[in-house]
Amino acid sequence: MDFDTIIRSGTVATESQTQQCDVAIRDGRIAALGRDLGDAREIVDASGHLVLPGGIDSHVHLAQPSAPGIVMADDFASGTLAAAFGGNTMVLPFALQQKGQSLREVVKQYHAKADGRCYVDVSFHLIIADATERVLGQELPALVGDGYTSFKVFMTYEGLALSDMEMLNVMAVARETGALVMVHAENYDAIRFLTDRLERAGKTAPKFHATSRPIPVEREATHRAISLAELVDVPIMIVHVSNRDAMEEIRRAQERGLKIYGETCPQYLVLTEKDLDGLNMTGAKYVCSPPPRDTASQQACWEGLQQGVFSLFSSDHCPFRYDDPKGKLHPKGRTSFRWVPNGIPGVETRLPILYSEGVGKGRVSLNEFVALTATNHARTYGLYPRKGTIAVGSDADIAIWDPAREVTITQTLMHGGCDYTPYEGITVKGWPVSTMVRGKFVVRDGALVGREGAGLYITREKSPLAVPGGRSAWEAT
Ligand code: DUC
Ligand code: ZN
Ligand code: ZN
Repeated sequence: MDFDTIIRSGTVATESQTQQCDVAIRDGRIAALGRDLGDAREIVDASGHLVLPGGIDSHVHLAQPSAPGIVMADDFASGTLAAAFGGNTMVLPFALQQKGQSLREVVKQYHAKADGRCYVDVSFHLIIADATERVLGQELPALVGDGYTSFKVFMTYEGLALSDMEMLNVMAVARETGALVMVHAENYDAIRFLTDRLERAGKTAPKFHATSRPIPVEREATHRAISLAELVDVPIMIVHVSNRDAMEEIRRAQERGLKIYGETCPQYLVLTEKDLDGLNMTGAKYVCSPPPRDTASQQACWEGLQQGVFSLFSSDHCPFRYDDPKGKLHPKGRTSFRWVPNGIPGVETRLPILYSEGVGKGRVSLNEFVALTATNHARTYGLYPRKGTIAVGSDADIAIWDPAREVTITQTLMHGGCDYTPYEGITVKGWPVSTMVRGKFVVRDGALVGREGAGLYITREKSPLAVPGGRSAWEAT
């Protein structure tokens, strides 16, 4: 036998090409592309289907602690299962440092949660919440050397927000070590100020979550993060961008030659602030940060994707159950939006939403879809060309799509641990029917055939996008 598997007669698309061809797989890798490739133990008929690189969702949260009494709806098993059903072959969750914790200890803890539990491949970003001398001087450089080559910093949230000085210090370490910094850009003091005023006025319903974090809060922080990165001369990724002002800040920086990258998410394309204004507490289902905005902001996010300002389309999957005192209906959350757990599920619906709303409606090409959902994630986070493409030598991480299948998204179709989907009732055309990780099906024709633990932890290289572009402000003279 020449190969283990041949996927035959599908339409194969990468970031740069679409062609009718067969894909031959041996030992978990793509071994040949073309026609009449030879024999295989198994022939998979993909006629009438798209054969795409499996999605890489480089922004998901799994088994991450938040406030006391709150439990995230997905652990590594349920979250990666949902990912597989959504056409993904890899996800990048966060290993969250809490104040006082050793980063090395944090990484160990997350490996204990993930190892042997995953259905698709995983790799961790770090979240730096305590930028101590030991973290900056010893732990971070060592962890970057060990393949933890990206970390997120927050400009808001109690216990997470870094001061400008701390941001600068983390950025300087990223520059020295070649890591990529991801930034959550919202102004902490502005949010606290607005939240206090709203609460004093009795405006505590979930919809006021959006009022407490209006566009200037995000615009200012985006501008500041870019300015700090410019001083240090370090590339950064601004994550979950929700509106035109922040998008234009990134565009301007890019036009000035700075290596500033952007990411947006499904919630900013298909949800609006109005979704937070549901009966009773139902608006809590849409509480995420930054909040969904309005249709003009949706249009701006589409433009960001179309014009290359955003190179990544991720889910920011951060699920909390709705009808659950450990989730959105936590007793404290009922007293004010301030305490509603922040985040929404989306790892299973990210790809169908962009495919249907983007490719199906002529907003992005199929090749752009592949880049935005897989290839750019691999390149940005040190996984390319092993992951994120269909090429000889790459891992056989493949999603087979039925481009004609119409599905109305509803919770009963979902496979994760959450009890609702914020995309309930949205009809999409185009659906991933089979997902294969390193040559083995995890989902086949809509049925689970993979097993917990088959997904592996993948150690990453440094990002080629993290190479500094010029000179830092202190070296420039
Ligand atoms: N930021 C995220 O990236 N995810 C969930 C909550 C948040 O603020
Ligand atoms: Zn964030
Ligand atoms: Zn997130």
